[in-house]
Amino acid sequence: MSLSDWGYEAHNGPNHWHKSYPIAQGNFQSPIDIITKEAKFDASLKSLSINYNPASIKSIINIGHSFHVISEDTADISVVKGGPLKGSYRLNQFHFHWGPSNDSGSEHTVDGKAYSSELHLVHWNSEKYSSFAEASKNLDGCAVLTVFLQVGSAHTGLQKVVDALSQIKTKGKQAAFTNFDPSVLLPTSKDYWSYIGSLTHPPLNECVTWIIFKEPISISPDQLNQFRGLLSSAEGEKASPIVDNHRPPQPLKGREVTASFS
Ligand code: 3UG
Ligand code: ZN
Repeated sequence: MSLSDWGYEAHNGPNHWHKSYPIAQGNFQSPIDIITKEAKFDASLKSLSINYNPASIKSIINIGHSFHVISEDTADISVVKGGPLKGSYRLNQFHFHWGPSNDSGSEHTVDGKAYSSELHLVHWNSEKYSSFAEASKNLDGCAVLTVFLQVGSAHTGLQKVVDALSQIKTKGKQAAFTNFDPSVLLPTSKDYWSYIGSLTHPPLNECVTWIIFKEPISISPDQLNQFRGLLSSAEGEKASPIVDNHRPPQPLKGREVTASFS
């Protein structure tokens, strides 16, 4: 298997990744199962400061195994700081993970329970590093704000993203996507868990401070099906839908999970 051929199918999925990316078996891999009774309340966890500007959002692109909503990251326009973070982290993109059925699809699980989908808002430490690529080589380089999506009613804020998917059906397609406030995708409660881990797919760098909101947002069965209607194939190739793009939980290996709430 070549370096670029990883995926989520039986022949190239998560159990194969270690052959090209040995860090897949490292000590700080993600996702994990969050065992709520083991999470340690940390009174020193300051409240998170999330400042997103709709003007930073520029485009949406089908990357073959998922789609990314891209944020301009050449200046501190949309940033997160506080909580477990030292310094300011700049938004690079956000994306989702999902699966073939509505009762799995999240990457992280909570006491063994999976959600239907998981949102990752991906940031990098712009106070210490000068690009996402450089930041991702360091344990304090990246911060991913994570929101679980639970199947139920349609989410109004999410629908604007879903409506754009018809323009990026096939791998490599990109479209303008502007004036969107990512904050509409955050839950009401800002209670969260945090731990140190990795990117959840290759290159699997151990660079991420994970911040995982306890409260899920909703997604309708139809909205989820529109995620699954995206194609991993390029225009003109045999259509192949992206039905699964989540990695299962990895060993905790003694790491501590903290909670912002008791
Ligand atoms: C991510 C995540 C990434 C990656 C990844 F940007 F946000 S995740 O949020 N699911 O942990 C990347 F691998 F797993 N990268 C960024 C992909 C290759 C380019 C650099
Ligand atoms: Zn992700």
